[in-house]
Amino acid sequence: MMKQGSGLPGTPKAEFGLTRRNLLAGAAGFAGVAMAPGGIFSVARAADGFIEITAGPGQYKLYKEDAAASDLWLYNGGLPGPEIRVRRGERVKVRLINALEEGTSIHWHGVRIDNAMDGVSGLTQDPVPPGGTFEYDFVAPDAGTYWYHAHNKSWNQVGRGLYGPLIVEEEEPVFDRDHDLMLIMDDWRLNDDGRLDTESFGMLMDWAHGGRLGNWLTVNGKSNPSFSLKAGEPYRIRLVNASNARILELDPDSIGGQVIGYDGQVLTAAEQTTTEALVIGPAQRVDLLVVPETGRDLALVEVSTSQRFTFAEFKVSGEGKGNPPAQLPQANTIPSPDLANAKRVVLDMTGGAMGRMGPMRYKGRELTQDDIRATGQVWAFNGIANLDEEPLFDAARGETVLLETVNNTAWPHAIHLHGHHFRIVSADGSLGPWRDTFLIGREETVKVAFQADNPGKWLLHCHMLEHAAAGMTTWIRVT
Ligand SMILES: [Cu+2]
Repeated sequence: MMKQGSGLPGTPKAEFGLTRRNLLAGAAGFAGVAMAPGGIFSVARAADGFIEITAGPGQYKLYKEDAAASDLWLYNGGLPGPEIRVRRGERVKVRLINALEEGTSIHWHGVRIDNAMDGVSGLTQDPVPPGGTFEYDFVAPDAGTYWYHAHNKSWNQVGRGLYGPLIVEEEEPVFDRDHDLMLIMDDWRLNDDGRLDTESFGMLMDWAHGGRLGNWLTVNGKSNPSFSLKAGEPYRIRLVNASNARILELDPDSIGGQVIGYDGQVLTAAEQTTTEALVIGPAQRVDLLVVPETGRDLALVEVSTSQRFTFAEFKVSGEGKGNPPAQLPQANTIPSPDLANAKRVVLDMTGGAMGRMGPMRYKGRELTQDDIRATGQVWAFNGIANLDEEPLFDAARGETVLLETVNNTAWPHAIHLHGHHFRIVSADGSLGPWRDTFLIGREETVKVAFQADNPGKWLLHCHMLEHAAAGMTTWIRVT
């Protein structure tokens, strides 16, 4: 596969740890809650079969137990929101109830979904107003690791906690619930008292640089949780990066195992993880097959900064020899791109701090330098900041699109296409694994190909949520 971003040039190196607590952060750790794998969240259904998810404000402790609680926005009062788990081909029915003081909607990240259910405020639906409800009802066509999150002012709403896990199981799951762990990782900017720094949301400085980077990582909303694993038994560990902007680089030796899937799509053969970091950009997922060894505890360790930062532990108990499953989960069937007959589209990314900023159009007019501070628009796709009346391109249903993204900025980005999965096209023309979000380093060009087989209006944007808000958002139309 393409080296998706290991040591991406331009990756910011914001350190972890609260300023006065750096010494406590790594070594001492926090007791955390010992969690049984799987089944830690339960979700109730209403009489009509809908799962009810209320988005609303809540108090939540992100840091150690005796630290102050943060003002977050949560789904059903939890972090993450309730786990939704269905089988491939089943319907997902969710009633969103908006108890926030601003409009919201839910996007089902990575699901090749009916366009009307994609949940993008301002493109596929109006935001659900405060006090309002919206019913999502769609088929989950592919098994895999997905997540859902707010898609209105995402930089603020996701950044305050509005996200949750969505797991679509195979018809015959290879791993039972005790051996199937969903770990949603998130990067938070905390104040010295351990509370979320809410005052810095929307800072133009973040929007024009690497996005909102934090100083603390949680897993499933917990600081340094500890999981219990049994030696010799195979586990599927589903890793999701819910960070606003942080590209996570995990030490592969500390977690062990092999990659068996990216962005929800399982591979046909497990990939041995190399000594390079396991790089997971914002919104990306990696599924691992881990078979713990006797006497060797495992951990999630972030290595992109100058200090190794351990943020989850796996206590391995019992005796057992490696016993991998006889087979991997059955892969999904996604229509392959036809490169010989592809429509080629170039996406030129410009703007941001230390970058070239040519003329930029926003809402149909040319932006002046003075406008930039007023609108917060500092990035552009092909010279246009944010959603325009017209799509980036039209594709006929079934047509293959070869999207060539040229990063003429000084920053890395994580580009997400809605409604489709694509494959990265290497220089030699070979195709990488299926993905729905790709990383691109500064001055880098990445080509992806997909068959535009899902009709509708689909967002194409940077999943560094500040970048998306600051201009790195466009849309495509499949007719
Ligand atoms: Cu970006």
